[in-house]
Amino acid sequence: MSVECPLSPEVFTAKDYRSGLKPIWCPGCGDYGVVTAIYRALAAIGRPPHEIAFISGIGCSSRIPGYTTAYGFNTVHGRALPIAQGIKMASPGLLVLAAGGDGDGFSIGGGHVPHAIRRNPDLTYIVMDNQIYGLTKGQLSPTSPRGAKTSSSVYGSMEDPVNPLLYVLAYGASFVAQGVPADMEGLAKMIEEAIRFPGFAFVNIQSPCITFGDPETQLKTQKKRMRKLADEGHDPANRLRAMELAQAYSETLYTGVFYRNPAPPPTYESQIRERQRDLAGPVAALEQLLQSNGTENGGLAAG
Ligand SMILES: Cc1ncc(C[n+]2csc(CCOP(=O)(O)OP(=O)(O)O)c2C)c(N)n1
Ligand code: SF4
Ligand SMILES: [Mg+2]
Repeated sequence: MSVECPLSPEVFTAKDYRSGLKPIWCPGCGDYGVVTAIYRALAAIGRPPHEIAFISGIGCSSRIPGYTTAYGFNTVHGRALPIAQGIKMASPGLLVLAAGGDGDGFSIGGGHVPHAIRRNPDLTYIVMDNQIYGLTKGQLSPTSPRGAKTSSSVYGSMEDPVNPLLYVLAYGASFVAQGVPADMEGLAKMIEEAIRFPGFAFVNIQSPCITFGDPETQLKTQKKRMRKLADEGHDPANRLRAMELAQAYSETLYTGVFYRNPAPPPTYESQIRERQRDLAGPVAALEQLLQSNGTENGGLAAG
């Protein structure tokens, strides 16, 4: 349901989604580019800010809702998705965005991702994947590469990273994309497409941490390293090929849409509404029966 707001302009520009709060991210953090891409995507979609709910976990990246004019909820570490799903179920007319870091999404919150995917609520989940725990000052994250030397792995990580792209594809996500802030135009379009997709949409953004991240992953190298899936002739309807390409997560920086389900399954909230409609008849009949029972017998029989 869309609510008309007399104060809202008819056409929104990117600045209508920017709040007065000044980001406290380190100068050069990739998350500045992410929030700018989100402003642009939201302006292209044109929903008034009061119809948008932006939910995050905890981390540098999870500060992002506060920098927008949408309703925001900076929740608990790893819990953006359960709360975003609850909001979408209660208010299906809202545009719901969930966002957070690689640690938030794939360590502490990792158990929520498969269940959000299989329920398929119509929301967009944006992960700012910097391969590090930024807020807590540079520990290993689930996506840190093997060998990464961090404050919690001084001799180098002995673990293989989680592959977020393959992870969500394996659980059946219907929209899976990866972008970089260095390609602002591509990133804004990708986020817009994810929001417009009818169902759970996942966007992994390689958003570098300039303070604790690997120098090789920084913004200045992204333009050189990125390879657009569209230029590789990838057909986003081909899920198996998407999974093959996703395997290159740690080596090749593919950007664009890996997978877009050509026949998206029903959303969770649409199924709830359908169930409610189906049950409306029997529930009304039951209420009527209970009422007539009450009048005929002078009240419900005890026991
Ligand atoms: C339950 C709980 N465990 C641990 C923390 C500490 N903590 C806060 S943010 C964070 C990791 C942040 O990393 P990431 O999600 O990748 O976000 P980034 O800061 O890199 O954007 C951790 C471990 C916490 N706040 N709550
Ligand atoms: S610590 Fe890293 S992720 Fe956090 S604001 Fe600074 S550059 Fe960004
Ligand atoms: Mg991180």
